[in-house]
Amino acid sequence: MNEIIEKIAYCIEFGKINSASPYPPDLRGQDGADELTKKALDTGIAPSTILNEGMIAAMNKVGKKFSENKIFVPQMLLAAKAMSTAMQHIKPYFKSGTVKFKGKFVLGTVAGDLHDIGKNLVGMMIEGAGWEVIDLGVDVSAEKFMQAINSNPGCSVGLSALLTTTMVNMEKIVQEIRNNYRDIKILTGGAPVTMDFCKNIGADFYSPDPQGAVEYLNQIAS
Ligand code: B1M
Repeated sequence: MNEIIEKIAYCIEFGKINSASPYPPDLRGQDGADELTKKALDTGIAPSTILNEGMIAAMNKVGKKFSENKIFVPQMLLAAKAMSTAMQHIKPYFKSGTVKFKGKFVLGTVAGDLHDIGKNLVGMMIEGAGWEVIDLGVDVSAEKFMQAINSNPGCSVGLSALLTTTMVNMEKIVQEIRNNYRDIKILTGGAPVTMDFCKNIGADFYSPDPQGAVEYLNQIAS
């Protein structure tokens, strides 16, 4: 692999956002994902190569390590920040059509629920896997989900709930989506949710962590 792409991947995996970032200590004072991605583009490396071989490959490793409890929320947040910073240099190529998203993913925490830390992590990891994420935020009603789905044909949907009291709203939202779109893929997650609950309410998939959601989406995109 090209040396600069390897460096970008390393910076993202270990949360080296830019030259000012203090972590990881062995890279202190050196370029981070931000500067290296710009340099890679300036030297003529294709944005899709940087994205797929550097950035997405790194986030894949991060997701796996998190699932295996080898890293925790702070390390994952740093990696996601490095990824999203580097992504700012790649985004114009999505707009011009040089690089393509794998698909659109409409995401939100369900009505009545204000917890968003886990939902945000899931969104960042899915974006890091090459998807366009439309994040509707927290306390999202069925109506708002439907508006976003109608405006983004072909999207998949992610629902997050952290409260046993809001799981019932997750069910209502799934019903509303199913009444209008039978085939849309609906992913569910959040601490009280289980695969049994997911199946009972008519959603397609449950993942306990962001990596499972990424793997499911990649599978349906291929
Ligand atoms: Co709240 N809260 N909270 N809270 N809170 C919990 C969830 C609770 C378990 C605490 C407890 O009692 N032990 C409890 C729920 C009990 C229950 O229903 N079973 C609870 C309660 C009761 C409440 C209030 C009702 C408290 C009150 O006011 N009386 C209230 C409700 C407000 C509301 O939502 N309407 C409330 C409020 C809050 C704060 C606002 C103070 C704050 C949220 C801040 C924020 O999110 N911006 C908060 C917090 C921080 C927590 C705890 C401590 C931490 C949640 C968290 O962020 N975890 C939590 C206790 C706990 O979990 N230890 C608790 C870290 C995060 C990375 O994990 O969100 O699980 P998590 O996400 C994971 C996975 O679940 C998964 O991936 C993530 C990464 O691994 N995942 C998905 C999540 N969504 C996914 C979607 C997917 C796939 C995977 O696909 C679409």
